[in-house]
Amino acid sequence: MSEAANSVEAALKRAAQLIADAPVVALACHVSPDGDALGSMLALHHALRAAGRKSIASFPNPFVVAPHYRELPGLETLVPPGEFPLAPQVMVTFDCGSMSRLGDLEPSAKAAGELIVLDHHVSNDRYGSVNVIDPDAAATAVVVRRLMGELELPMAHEPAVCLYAALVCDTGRFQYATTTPEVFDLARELVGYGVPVERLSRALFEEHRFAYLQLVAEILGRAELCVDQRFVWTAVTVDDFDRHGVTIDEAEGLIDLVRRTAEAEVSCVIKEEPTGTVRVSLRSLGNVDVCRIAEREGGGGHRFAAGFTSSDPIPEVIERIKAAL
Ligand SMILES: [Mn+2]
Repeated sequence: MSEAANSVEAALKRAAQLIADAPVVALACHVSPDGDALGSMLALHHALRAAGRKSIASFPNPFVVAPHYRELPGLETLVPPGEFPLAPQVMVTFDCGSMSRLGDLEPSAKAAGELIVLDHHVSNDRYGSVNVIDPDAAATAVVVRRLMGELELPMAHEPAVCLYAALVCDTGRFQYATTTPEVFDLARELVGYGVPVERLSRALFEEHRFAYLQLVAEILGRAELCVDQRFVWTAVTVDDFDRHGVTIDEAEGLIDLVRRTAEAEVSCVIKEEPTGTVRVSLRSLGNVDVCRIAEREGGGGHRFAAGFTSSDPIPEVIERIKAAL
């Protein structure tokens, strides 16, 4: 076993020991949680509670789950950040690369007796007291499955559905380079617990309101392709969202449409929040490390997928990205 794998293994054991000994475990994932963040967190939440353990789970404001995650069991058991412990004895974060991505749960993380960080982002800045970060894992869900094993928490239907959703989201439905034999081994195990594969896939990836499709038509219509830089981008403003009656959370999959552009190596979608802050998503085919661009802007991610937020106007953000390319 490599030194890196050994240290992940040691951290995993330490995390399991702390969780096993804690009277209450406080779970949190990153702001605007994606499938891996929500699924990983909910899976451990279900498994702990099924074992009679006290677990409380939340994510930062805005406390809204994107509609395509509605099939994840247990969303109703999440508490708003205002009800999260201010100084948890043991706190666990999921898929969250830095303290600031915890938003208004950051003070709880800073005050936590032990802070266990479960993640697979290579850019994770190791802000925990125990950092279980495996950059070779296709999803945080993979790390959570191993932790459940270490804690001897049995697999069951609900955690299986949550972990499967996390895995299928972070591997792009088993299409990204991260889709290893181990990923299929885990998927095979999870599906054995009655994961509603078809229903989940439709909810996660296929189904959208008609209003959303019309918004997509408009913003794809004005996308810009910079041929020389092999770069494609588009943006959705608050006005676009308002005119079509679509929420920003519904638009998470936009980048997956834009990144289909054959002429582009790097793709980008910018979404404006009601506060005026913009959320920037970057994707690369691999020749450009978009994580480095995101890190320069205070964000993070992986070589192939990264993101950041900014309070600058959209044209300025785009110019900086083009310059970085
Ligand atoms: Mn992830």
